[in-house]
Amino acid sequence: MNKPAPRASDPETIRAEILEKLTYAIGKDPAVAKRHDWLNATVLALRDRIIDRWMESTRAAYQAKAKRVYYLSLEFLIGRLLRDALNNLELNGAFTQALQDLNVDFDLVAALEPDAALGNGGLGRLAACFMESMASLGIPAYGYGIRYNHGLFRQKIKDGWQVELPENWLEHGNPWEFGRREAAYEIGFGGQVVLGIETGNRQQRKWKPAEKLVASACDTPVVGWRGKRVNTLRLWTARAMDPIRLDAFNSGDYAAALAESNKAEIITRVLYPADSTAAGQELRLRQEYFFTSASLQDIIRRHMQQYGEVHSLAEKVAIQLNDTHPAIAVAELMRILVDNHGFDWDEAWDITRGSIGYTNHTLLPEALESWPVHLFEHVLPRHMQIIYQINARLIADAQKRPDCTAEFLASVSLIDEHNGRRVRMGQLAYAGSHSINGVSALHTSLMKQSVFRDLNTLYPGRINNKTNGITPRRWLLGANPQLAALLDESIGQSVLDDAERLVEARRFATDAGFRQRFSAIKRHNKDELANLIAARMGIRVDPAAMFDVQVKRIHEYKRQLMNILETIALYNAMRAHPDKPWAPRVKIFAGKAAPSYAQAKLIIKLINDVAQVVNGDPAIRGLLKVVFIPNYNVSLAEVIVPAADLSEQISTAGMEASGTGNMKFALNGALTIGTLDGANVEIMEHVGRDNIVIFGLTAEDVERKRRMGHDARATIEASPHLRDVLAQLASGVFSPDDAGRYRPIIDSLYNSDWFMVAADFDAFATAQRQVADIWRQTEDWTHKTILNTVSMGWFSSDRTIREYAREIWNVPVA
Ligand code: NBG
Repeated sequence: MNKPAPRASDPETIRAEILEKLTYAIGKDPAVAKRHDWLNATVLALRDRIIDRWMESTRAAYQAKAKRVYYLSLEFLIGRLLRDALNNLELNGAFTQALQDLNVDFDLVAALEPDAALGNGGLGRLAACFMESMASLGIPAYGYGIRYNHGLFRQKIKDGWQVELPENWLEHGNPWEFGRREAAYEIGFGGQVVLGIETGNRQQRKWKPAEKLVASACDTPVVGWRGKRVNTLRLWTARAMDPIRLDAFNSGDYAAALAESNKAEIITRVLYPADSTAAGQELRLRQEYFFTSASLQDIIRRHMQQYGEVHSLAEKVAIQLNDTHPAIAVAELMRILVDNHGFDWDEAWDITRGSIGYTNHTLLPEALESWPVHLFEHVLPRHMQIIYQINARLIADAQKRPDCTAEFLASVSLIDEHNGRRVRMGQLAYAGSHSINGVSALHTSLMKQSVFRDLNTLYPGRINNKTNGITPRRWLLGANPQLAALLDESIGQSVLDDAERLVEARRFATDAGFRQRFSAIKRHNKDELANLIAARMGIRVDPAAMFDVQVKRIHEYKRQLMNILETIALYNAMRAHPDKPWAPRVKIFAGKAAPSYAQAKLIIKLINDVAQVVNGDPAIRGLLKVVFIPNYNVSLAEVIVPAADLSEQISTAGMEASGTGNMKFALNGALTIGTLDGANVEIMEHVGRDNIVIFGLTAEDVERKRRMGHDARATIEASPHLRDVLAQLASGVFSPDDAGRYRPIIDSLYNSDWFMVAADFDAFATAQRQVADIWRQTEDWTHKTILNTVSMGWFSSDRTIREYAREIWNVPVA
């Protein structure tokens, strides 16, 4: 087949292409085109260039009979794509120039692109970084997920409280995607299982669903670095088999006419806004099955088309389950192989286990998904039978062990018998996978000691670690182009080709010229963030002050509460001793709380109440400012991360599986203050103990304290600063309009302190004073932050993906 001739990449050619799209694809005269029209025309012009490579990539994988990787994820937090794709094709300059020649400001146009928030937080963002790295490493890969009409809610802050508004990323259409109405599959729900023909000693079973709907595909290209490869993100949309019931319509019952359509479409309408908690709704289970089934049908269709049989599936296909949301894949693949393709159980099981790998992203008990058996039976009756059959074999294996006890059986079983009968998705994913991985060294070892301890005894050797990473294209080149350029210059090649070569810039940490430029870049980024804060919130912050940042989902285990309580203590100290040499600070917070998570929402209100008091107090002469920036998302992170001086990674040890924000900040030259949790431990190993501020209880300490009973009240009484702060909260110093507002927070600290906020408070405060001491030694601070940046190459998601490729998927990387 002929390759298309490479297109010229000069601004004139590009300008003509954009104009052509504006005229013939958008149908607008340049004289009257609006900014949105320019955005869509620009994306379409760029997309054509991407398509050339996309087709080449797909063809090459087909011809090479390459193994394909399928990444199944309920969430992809991709953010904006335009700048990222331009950077990866090295066309940023040419496009900017082309638009400028058309009198169009690229920045204004790029800012109109919606921030695709098809995810809640780290898990979804990781999936997006992985997609980019797979393309950059030349791995033929597909991401599979859901095309939600409405992504994560928009957050407004009203009188200090979080208000959730619907997000509408598709409002102006989506020029990136290709609807593939032809790639459509039937998805069933409910109904019953009937017995079919008997062959030999086997009786075939067939699922007769009560309801059926259609999953149809929407494809978005994912461009790798230097356009090496373009992969596909395939997101599914649900629709009814029949768009309308004409009989009902004609008899005037319009609601009934559309009822089926509505019921189908609701499945892909909204992203569940719960982070790290199992949403117990039936709709969520339907979403999970819907996208998993569509994806598996698609995988098998593609494999059949190329190889004409399914026996070789595990050789040619690696399916990675991003957390347990797609864990039903284990039963669905068994069903397809046994019921539809007539495989015997054992071969089907080998193929299933040979293809599937499972990544665990959390140990929080409330987030370990399980479904009531009766619900499962109702929605997926055939899958329930298959799960029982898998379980029967698993239990038989367990009973063969001489040391098998009732507790052991209860712990490995796919059915939880403790809280009503429930299907445990983590256990199912474990049983059906050849590889189970955690996302940081600590998390993986805790996984072995907790949820999967007994399964690891029963089926050893499957658990492995793959510490998370971040793509340096988005989080260095995209977010901090000046720093990327400085680093490239220092190591004499692009950091983005091989981030691990960043260490070569280490010798510049003591170079006066380099330091000066490094600091100037940080200052520039801080100016930009200060401008954003002024424009959005009307608050002036001093870019010379330390930008002390905690941005992430609002969750008690992440301990934004500890941070804001310590901020109050600092405020008290500044008022009491105005003449001390205080390091001026801007405390920056951002993040969304799950709409039903009352305590997290109260913490947001507290941060805003504290901001009111502190920012309005002339006695502290602007030495301290507190800001809560609304509507945290990927685009906002791209501005905040490069501007941070201090990165708050202060979770209760043992509870943050990895964290990836921690990596983004350190790479961009922030110092970390953190606990020995998640990937903080490995960040410490890479940047050096002297270049990170570690404090507080370890995971082991936390576990022991919880087991022995932690006397929170005594701890608070023994900490005068904390006690005073809580007394202020209780007396309404920060909530004069409602003195009792913070009762739930105070009570939870005194009565249980599950998240060890009181237990770690003094250690945190001491660590913060240490941070201030380093800050005052400007040269020392700069030195440490440079050492952070140059030591973070290992945390590139290219490294993570290489490890998945080698140790889980068995696919070559370029
Ligand atoms: C999150 C963890 C983070 C981790 C990301 C990506 C879930 C269920 N887990 O610590 O809380 O960095 O996954 O692995 O969202």
